[in-house]
Amino acid sequence: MTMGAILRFGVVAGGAAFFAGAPAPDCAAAGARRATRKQSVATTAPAGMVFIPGGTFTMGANSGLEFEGPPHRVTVRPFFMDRTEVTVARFAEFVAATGHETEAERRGVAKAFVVKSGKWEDVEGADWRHPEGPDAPASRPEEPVVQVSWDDAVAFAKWAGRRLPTEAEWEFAARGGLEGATYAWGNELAPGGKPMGNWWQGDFPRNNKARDGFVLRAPVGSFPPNGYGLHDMAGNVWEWVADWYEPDYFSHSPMLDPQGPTTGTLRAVRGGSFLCNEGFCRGYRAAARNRKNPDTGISHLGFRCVLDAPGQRPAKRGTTG
Ligand SMILES: [Ca+2]
Repeated sequence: MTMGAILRFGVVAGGAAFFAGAPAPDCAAAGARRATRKQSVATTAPAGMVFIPGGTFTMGANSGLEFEGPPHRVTVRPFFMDRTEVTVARFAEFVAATGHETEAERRGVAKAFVVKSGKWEDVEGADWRHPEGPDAPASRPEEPVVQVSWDDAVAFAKWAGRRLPTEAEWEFAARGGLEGATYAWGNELAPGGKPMGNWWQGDFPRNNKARDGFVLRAPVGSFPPNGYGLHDMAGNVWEWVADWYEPDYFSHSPMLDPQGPTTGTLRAVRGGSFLCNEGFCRGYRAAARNRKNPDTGISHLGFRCVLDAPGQRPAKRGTTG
């Protein structure tokens, strides 16, 4: 059934947001009730999260890679989102509480970008504690955790009582309320010459000028937040989202709260990383997307979690683990 619907979101005095929706004509024809629903939504975010108001926006773009389009209208419900990427310190709490062993630890080898060689290498012993391998510096507690597979991320989210964002939720949140802007902060990559996130200034993979101050991962929150108060939605590390990846999904996805393809072999990732530069993937654009094998960790891919806002009718989440 088509999930299209007309939704209106707004904020009323006192800070409570409301949501009003009416069934789309096809649903009405099928006998769905045409009653307007209003639900009050709590907007006080749990610690470490921010309230994302939900609404309708243009997802995707025609200006980047082919699979980042076509631009299409999408509506997402209000939700809460982690202000930052999940840190090494927080992931360590999860491991201490559950004894979880990551995919990379079980395999004993993981992919890492090695600065010295300027190459991606299969590094024995690379894991979330030592993303570039046991001979390289350990990950710092305040940096985003990496070398986590999609399943590792989902396991963390379940433990935390949260879930991964859908790709649509992620992009809505990344745009920070700026409709149609190239970046989370506007249309200029480095306003006044100042990088607004952790990416690669210079020619990849040999010349990293690091004008942003970081060659590898930056402590979360090192750069200004976007309009919703979210840090590092552009650069630092790519982030797993819940959806399977399908290159032409945007050409036929539902308008209301899309949940991604029902099956696939790769998972979508969003946001770009410290390895993205202007001549390469430019993954720090709000519309940029990429995909990864869900079974593997890698040294520039982490995640953050979301939580349904109380009062929201949960969508059917067949692919969110
Ligand atoms: Ca950098």
